[in-house]
Amino acid sequence: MSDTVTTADTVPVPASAKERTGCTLEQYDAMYRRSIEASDAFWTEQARRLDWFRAPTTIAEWSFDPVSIKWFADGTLNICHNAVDRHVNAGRGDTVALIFEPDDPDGAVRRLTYADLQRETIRMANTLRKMGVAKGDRVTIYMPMIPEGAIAMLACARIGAVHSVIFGGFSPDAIAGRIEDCASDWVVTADEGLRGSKTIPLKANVDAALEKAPAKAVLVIRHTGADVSMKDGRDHWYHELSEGVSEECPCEAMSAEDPLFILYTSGSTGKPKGLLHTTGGYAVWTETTFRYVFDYRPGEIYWCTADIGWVTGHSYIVYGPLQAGATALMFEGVPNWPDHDRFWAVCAKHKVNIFYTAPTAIRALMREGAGHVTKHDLSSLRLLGTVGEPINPEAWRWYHDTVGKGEVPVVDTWWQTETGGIMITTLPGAHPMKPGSAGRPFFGVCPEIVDADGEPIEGAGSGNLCITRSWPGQARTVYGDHERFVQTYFSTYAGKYFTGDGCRRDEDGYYWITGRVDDVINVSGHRMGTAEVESALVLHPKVAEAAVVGFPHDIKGQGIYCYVTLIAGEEPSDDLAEELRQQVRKEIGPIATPDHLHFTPALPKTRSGKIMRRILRKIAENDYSSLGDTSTLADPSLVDGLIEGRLNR
Ligand code: 6R9
Repeated sequence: MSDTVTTADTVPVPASAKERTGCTLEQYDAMYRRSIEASDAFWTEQARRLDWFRAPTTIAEWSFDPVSIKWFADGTLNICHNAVDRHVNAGRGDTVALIFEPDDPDGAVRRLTYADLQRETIRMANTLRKMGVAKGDRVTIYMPMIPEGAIAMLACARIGAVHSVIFGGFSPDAIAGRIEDCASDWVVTADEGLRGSKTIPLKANVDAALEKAPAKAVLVIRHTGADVSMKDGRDHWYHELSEGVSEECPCEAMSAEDPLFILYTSGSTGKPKGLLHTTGGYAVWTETTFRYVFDYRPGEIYWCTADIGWVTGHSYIVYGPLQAGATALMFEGVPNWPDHDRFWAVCAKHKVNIFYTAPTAIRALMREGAGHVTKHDLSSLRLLGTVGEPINPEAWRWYHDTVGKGEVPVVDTWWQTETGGIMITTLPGAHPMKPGSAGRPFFGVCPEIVDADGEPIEGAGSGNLCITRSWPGQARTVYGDHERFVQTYFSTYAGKYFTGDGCRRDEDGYYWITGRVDDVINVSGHRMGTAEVESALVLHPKVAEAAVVGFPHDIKGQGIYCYVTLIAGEEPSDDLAEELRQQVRKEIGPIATPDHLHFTPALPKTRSGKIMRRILRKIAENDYSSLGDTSTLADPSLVDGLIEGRLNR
């Protein structure tokens, strides 16, 4: 990423977006100012688009020191009512809510209207109740990308149960850890998942997880029809248990601060954190950000390629678009099967208007050549979006020029699991774009860049990105460990939320995210703690110590480079390297598979015994000429051997 921005790098708002926009630059400026200066009035107005059983009279009540965050606290509502019933009640029951495009391009497309979604959500909600689920219970959802995944989330919200969705790529051990952490007695899964013609043994993975972390009951959706084992008294087929359940299920009135969901994400320490989001603020935040960032109009087809197991799927497949009454596409498959044109084939087939994906997918598809794109009629596209990691200007250009034909806006949306929804972005009709920059703060967002001493940097400059005011979609705590929430996010710079990202602000007030500054790496847009991978490696009986760092990877953004020392008497071998790779897959999942395993007799440490990660990072980056000061190392001679044995050449 270049350090200087010239106006030549700026891409103006396309004429198409200017004409139709719901928010011009003048409107953005005025609304942004009001969202800060008259915050309560601003958010009261935004919240009015939703149905409240009791309208809130208290709006923002928060402090970052000590940490306590509440929004709309005396209001009551139900997010499932707002995402589903509200539209049916308003006569929009025939509008298509979800379009399902299966993994197999010749498979059956499903279309669920808002009325269908209401019926299906009620059926699932009453089935969960029949199983024993009650308000406040935690329900683990481990599902493929099929409508029933979204329906299970909405059904939990309907009855006030707290969902904890686990990405379908996680291993049994990872599932068990998450079930245990939030003491979840209930699991919703499917027989199998399908991705790029490969099957994923979801039910078998759940069975293995429950050996370690028992649950009371498992609800199994039949998807591929595979033969799976069902444990008597514990496991229930959805199509059987749902027979004869009532067709009525009023939405539970939830307090705005009642928990809605827990979502686990990696931090710089070993154990993933269960971020807790509550109902009212999250509902308002996802509806408002979806509405303004994607500038959605009735009749349009919107497609976000994320998985519902990540926060992007929660906020921008399920809660944002459905609360806005949109038609959202859900895709079960992968971008490169049966061929590298699948995304574009799906866009053409369903006449997608708004397309939202990750830089890693863009880079992978860019490499396959423009032919896969140009052979499809993509004239329906009018807005493109990216999320998950910094996008390099070259990939941005390709996305804008080749996919968008240079005619449609690209929104590069920066946000996190912790923020609940989009925080920094351009708005399509308001802001000129700068390839590689996320853009400007969304309404109510006050970013601050601080230097190493925590001093705010005014105007243009680089440092660490903090947010100084609360916003409605902010996570409220780490489930069961508020102290960890305070320590992780509010103690580095007292009184400020610290994002963990480095950032530069240019002279136009545009933000350029430079990546994580903590021990978190971003592999294909998936957040991973290096400590998690290290813990998985040292579980192997032959491993003495492990240090894991990220390195730049052309497609994945970052790859995983592991340094491993063995216990005395053990010898490195290719077989052992493979065993260690499998060990990490088993503990975490395939997304954490190491790219490089570097056996070394010792790790570089300071005299006080601290691993010098800076040096390990440089060597993994193949940039060992500038290792900096190595004089504090206990054994400086080790470094030559590490350079000699480096694997990323
Ligand atoms: C939504 C999501 C959050 C981390 C975040 C940052 C990186 C996300 C980005 C971006 C640059 C963007 N990130 N969007 N970096 N530009 N547009 O991805 O949540 O999985 O919690 O990851 O991802 O480093 O801190 P999550």
